[in-house]
Amino acid sequence: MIDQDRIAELNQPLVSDHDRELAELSARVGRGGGPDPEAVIGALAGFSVAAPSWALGTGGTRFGRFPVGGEPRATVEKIDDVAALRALVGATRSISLHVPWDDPADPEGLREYAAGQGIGFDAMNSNTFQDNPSTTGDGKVSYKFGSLANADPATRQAAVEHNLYVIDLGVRLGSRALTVWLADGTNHPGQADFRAQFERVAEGLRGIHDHLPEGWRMFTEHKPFEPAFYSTVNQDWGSSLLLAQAAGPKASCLVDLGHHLPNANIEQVVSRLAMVGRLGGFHFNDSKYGDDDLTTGSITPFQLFLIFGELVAAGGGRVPELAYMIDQSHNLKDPIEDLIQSTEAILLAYAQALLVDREALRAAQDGNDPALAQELLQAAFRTDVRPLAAEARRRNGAALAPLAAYRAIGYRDARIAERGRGTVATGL
Ligand SMILES: [Mn+2]
Repeated sequence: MIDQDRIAELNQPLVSDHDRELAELSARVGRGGGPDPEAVIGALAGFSVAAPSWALGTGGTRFGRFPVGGEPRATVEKIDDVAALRALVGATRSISLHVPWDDPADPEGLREYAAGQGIGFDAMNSNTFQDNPSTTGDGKVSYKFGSLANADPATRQAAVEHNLYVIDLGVRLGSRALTVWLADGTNHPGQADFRAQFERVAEGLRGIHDHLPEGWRMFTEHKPFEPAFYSTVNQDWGSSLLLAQAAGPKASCLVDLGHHLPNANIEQVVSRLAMVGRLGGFHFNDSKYGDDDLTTGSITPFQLFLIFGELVAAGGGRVPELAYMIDQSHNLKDPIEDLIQSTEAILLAYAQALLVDREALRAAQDGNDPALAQELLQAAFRTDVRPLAAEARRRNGAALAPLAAYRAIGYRDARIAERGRGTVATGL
């Protein structure tokens, strides 16, 4: 555990510079009818993004994996890491489990343990992209040729049952949502019938939807390729919307920023889904080529800013209550350092989106004035809003400079000493 006294001690030498920078920025932001800086700080301080349980360990590629050392050996240790992350950044107040990588024997005990650390359970993720002992252990069914889209009814049934199991587990943990990302698709033209696959998935999702308790939501997550390399059943936002509509009223679409073909206009996708009331959640990451799962905001920060602009517009001045999660693979960086940087990038994009003068932007749009529209966006995007994010962290009892604090505390070395150098967390 990282205690708040230690954080305060590390903040102390930074406070006077921070206060000065914040005062300067606040004066500039609030000038000429700009947003109330206090409201921006309040919005940032209230924002929470979930950390995924599988991203507390080092990610691998099919060419290899290089563990960072001290990786969590069990779900409780993943919760410890998210609690440490929360202590540093303030904004990661929940964890998102991926079953069966996480399949706690005592869900109530785990829930209590997490609550004691200030961590709740975000959306549950049902894994049917690998064979796993809980559903396919008898060897009679396999997800090799798909799960919900499989031509074999017994395999489809096993996949539905796994999702029901994950919902029931989520209920015991206090989660309120299920995310369904399917690897279903084909690698070879002619391998399967597009329409038959889609209809089977729609039917399976309906069955899963019918099992959702009151107050629960379900998310369909699209992705154009990988591991299926010719076609995927839920390949884009249009298919995702059709599947959510087919599943039922509790279903909506989850947008993973890496799950688009290059140059896709993701902010427009966000606008469309919000418009029809079927925008459910986000998986944050960044990419250069495909589903690279790189640090959020590290490659295309302007796109992230524009996406947050659409969210703020959809939420009427604040981002709407969706399921926000970081979904990244940390191949080179210490996973916690990568999550610190991603959380920071998310807060910065949110702050910049709140700085946009939306009324003036609307007027520029209605007046066919693209140059002025650009000026308004750039005025917000070019503003260094880091003091606002830092202040939001401080008000949550977190660190003004979280990466430096993490290193000063020596968290990784302590985990290596405790857990061992060669531990490998469950995940891909
Ligand atoms: Mn994802």
